[in-house]
Amino acid sequence: MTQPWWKKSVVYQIYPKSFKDTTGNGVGDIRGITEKLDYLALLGVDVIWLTPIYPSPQRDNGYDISDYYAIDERYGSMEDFEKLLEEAHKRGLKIIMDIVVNHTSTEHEWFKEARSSKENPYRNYYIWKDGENGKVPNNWQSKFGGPAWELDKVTGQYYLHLFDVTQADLNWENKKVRNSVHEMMHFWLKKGVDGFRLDVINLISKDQKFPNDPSFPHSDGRQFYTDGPRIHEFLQEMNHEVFSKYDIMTVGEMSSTTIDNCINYSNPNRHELNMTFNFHHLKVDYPCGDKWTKAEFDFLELKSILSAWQIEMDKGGGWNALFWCNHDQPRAISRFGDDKEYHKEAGKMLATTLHMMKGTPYIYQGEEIGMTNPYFNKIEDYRDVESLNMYELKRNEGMSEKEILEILQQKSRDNARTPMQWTDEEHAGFTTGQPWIPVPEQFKSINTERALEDRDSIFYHYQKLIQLRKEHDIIIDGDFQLILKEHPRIFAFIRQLGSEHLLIINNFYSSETTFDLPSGIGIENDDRTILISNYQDSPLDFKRFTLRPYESVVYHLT
Ligand code: TEU
Repeated sequence: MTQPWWKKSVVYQIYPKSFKDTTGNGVGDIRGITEKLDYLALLGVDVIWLTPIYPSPQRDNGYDISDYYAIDERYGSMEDFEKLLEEAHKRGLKIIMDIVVNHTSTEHEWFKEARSSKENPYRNYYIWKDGENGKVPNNWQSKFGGPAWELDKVTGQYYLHLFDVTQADLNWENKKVRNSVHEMMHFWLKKGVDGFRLDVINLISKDQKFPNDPSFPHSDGRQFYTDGPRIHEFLQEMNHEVFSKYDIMTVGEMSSTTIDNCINYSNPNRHELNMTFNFHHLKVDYPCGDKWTKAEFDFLELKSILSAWQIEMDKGGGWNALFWCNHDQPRAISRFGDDKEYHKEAGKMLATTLHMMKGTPYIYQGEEIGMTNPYFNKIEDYRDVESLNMYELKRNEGMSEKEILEILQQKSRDNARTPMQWTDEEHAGFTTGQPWIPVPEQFKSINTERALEDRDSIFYHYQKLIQLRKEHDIIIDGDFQLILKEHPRIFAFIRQLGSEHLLIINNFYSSETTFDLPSGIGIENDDRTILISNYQDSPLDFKRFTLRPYESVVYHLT
């Protein structure tokens, strides 16, 4: 079966602000990325996803775009970007851009025009409503806290912002908005970029009645714009007008979505997107749906969600983007593994689990060396708008400083945003200046220099996983079957392609546990080899054996 290139690829996500600074201003830049392309080529990834590098007031680190056609000066120039593209392509690496079109910054020219008067031609680019009896138009809430509406004094109307007050939602009902977005996408594709990651793309179609959420305060209005009424139509139009004209990849970031919708977004027959990110498996440490609590993760829930998405998406002809982490999530090793005693074992185990599932795997910068949460212990170290808003809100609700800081140590988006740890020199070799966010102490032992010197490092484990994907079609095409569903420590599954099988066994805990192969699978007597593992001497006989802390083994059966 010949599969499109993006099914065989591994994507590496770069958060440019924290990747590599070449100017000494403490902020990563495009030249820094170009400098590190050989490192990425050595790792073996195929595609680089850059989070937004467009001009932006940086209230939300670039997800508040003020110009879709340029590069933020902090990151460099358009020439720097073109050079990066050229150098990446020379090495066989593709680059995808982040497209943020649910909203723009309120500093965008469109918004400045729109806000100037009700008659302005750009007024209808955004969503404006009169207040209800002197109050907000409805009870929808911003994802960063507080109401989703802001009163604009100039015209006396409210505008919608599902995120920060400086991120105004675009009005996708307006054909001119859609045309403007398509035009902008052509601009980047003509430059040679290889595709897009589309930010919160399933939120662009709002219920035009803008009803109050009857479940408020338990719900925030999301049912009226998540996978909204015209979303599939808008994506089909975008595909027809833009994507279908190029050989590119597209991945949609889907907030609070459903499997059925993601099948429709990513089934090739529907001509929408290539694949989707969903976040259900990353809410297993949100008790009762509340992110802002300190909690252990629910392992059985994690397995159940991941396997449901594996099986159902496949049945419906959809395709998953696989990931443990991104710039909005805590570090996976700190969250689902062990960032101290079994650092290496846990980092490798998590990598194997993810890369052996069906879909396109994403590696978030630093994950390949097992970067951990920084455990900041004062609010001054945090930069993220969501974390700072939550701090204010929780303080006002009377929560103690200590408790909030503990929650942030576990949940803040800044956990993944600290600078890339390159060396054990000052500021981890990220900058010669003052980094925009503190570098955690862990850089002394966890850095790329050390990882590259150690043949047994997490880095080389990732390299091998990427290589295996190139050599074994079963990793791409094989069916997925969960086994030992109720086992409280082991995440085990089988991939099958014809008469070939992979048996993947992972211990998610620091204590030993026994693996017992369920009967009736019919692989007991097959010829076997170990494809990859994180201990030197895992047994070849897998019928019953003791797994050591975070032990992870993949058997290839023929
Ligand atoms: O994130 C969308 C999103 O829903 C999140 O994962 C968000 O971080 C979470 O709801 C907060 O609890 C995307 C971007 O990845 C994120 O960085 C942006 O802040 C956001 O969209 C707005 O553009």
